[in-house]
Amino acid sequence: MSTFPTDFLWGAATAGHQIEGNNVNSDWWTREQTSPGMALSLDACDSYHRYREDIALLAGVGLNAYRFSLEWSRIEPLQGHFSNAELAHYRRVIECCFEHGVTPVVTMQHFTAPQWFADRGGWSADGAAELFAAYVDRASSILDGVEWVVTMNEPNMQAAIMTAMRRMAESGGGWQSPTVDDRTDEERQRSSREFLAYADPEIGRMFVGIHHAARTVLKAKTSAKVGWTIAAQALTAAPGGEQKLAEMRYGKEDVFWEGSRGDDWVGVQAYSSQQVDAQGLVPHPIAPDNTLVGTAYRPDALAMAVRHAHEVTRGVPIMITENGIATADDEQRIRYTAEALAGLAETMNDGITVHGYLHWSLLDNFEWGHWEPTFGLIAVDRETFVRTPKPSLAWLGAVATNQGLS
Ligand code: IFM
Repeated sequence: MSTFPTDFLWGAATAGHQIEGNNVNSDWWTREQTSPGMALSLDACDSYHRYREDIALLAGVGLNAYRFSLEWSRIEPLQGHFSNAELAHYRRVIECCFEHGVTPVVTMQHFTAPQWFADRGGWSADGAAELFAAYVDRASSILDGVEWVVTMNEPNMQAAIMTAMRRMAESGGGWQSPTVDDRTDEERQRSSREFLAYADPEIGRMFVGIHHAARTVLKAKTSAKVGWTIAAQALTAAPGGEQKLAEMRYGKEDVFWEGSRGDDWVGVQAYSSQQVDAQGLVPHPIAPDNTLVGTAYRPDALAMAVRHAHEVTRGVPIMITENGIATADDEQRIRYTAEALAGLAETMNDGITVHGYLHWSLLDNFEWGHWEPTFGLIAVDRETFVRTPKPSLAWLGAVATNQGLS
């Protein structure tokens, strides 16, 4: 039996652009229209209108936490012009959580930015940190009673995307989704050594500065515990790959874990594990239980990631803000999650502080240019928006209710 503390947060996570629909002022909306082969988010899961149903389903099985993001492009559709109506909308989402006894975990920025921000050069343009801090300042007005706030989601993936885009621009190529793309398995295997494997540490340091500026605002304006969430890759060295591993992991991860020192907490997001040899990332071996995004079935990645985060952050308290599997087989999802949680319990038994577990994702949603990878505890009919809970939702609710796994 693995048991968890009585005040442990149990829940699921989503992100605005992946579930809300019609985020027409976001840079991703534009990217979808301009990238050949990319699926469109369009209405997504229509959670912008159906968030009450989503939160009620989560609470109904005994889960007590919901992570969601605010869409900067809705709140500030034009530079310096803030929408009070959108702020009121997100306040209603927060209130809805409270009404259901659900702890909201609010992300200020999850991959998307307003198109005007992208047009002026994005994160690396002069003044980006100040503009983000101004948005965070305005949005903090709706965070009364919110205990957990994330400044940015996976800045390390955003840094890898920026690094990859720079390289592609240099070689005349175009955009590809951060998690999946239209290449064949063989093509993906061949190029996976390069694709989003690297992040320039300078870009990482830039994001650390942006995070700290946003953190300062949030600490001044709210009583929330503030952190950011990092995509952990649970990398290991193949024989001869030790030096390459250290080099790759620094730019892609460790600069961000280091940047969370001094935060109230850090979000660990882990899905799979991968080896690094002297040339770089070793492609995931092809196996029957590989996920719908081509990664290896590695529930042990979560505990590996937690231990690494604990070491590099020097003990910043952790929350699992994402963990899950892209699969059409819900029994595989339950098996994966049970194994991941058993490993997580071991890390906590070893003295690592973990405040909660938020599964990715509550809903099958828009996986950044693709709809096929289904990560959800709840299926969504994209024509009618009818929600159909999968057995894994009730299963995770029972784990929460029992505060552990047998
Ligand atoms: O869907 C994404 C999410 O937006 C960020 N973390 C990884 C998830 C699965 O790929």
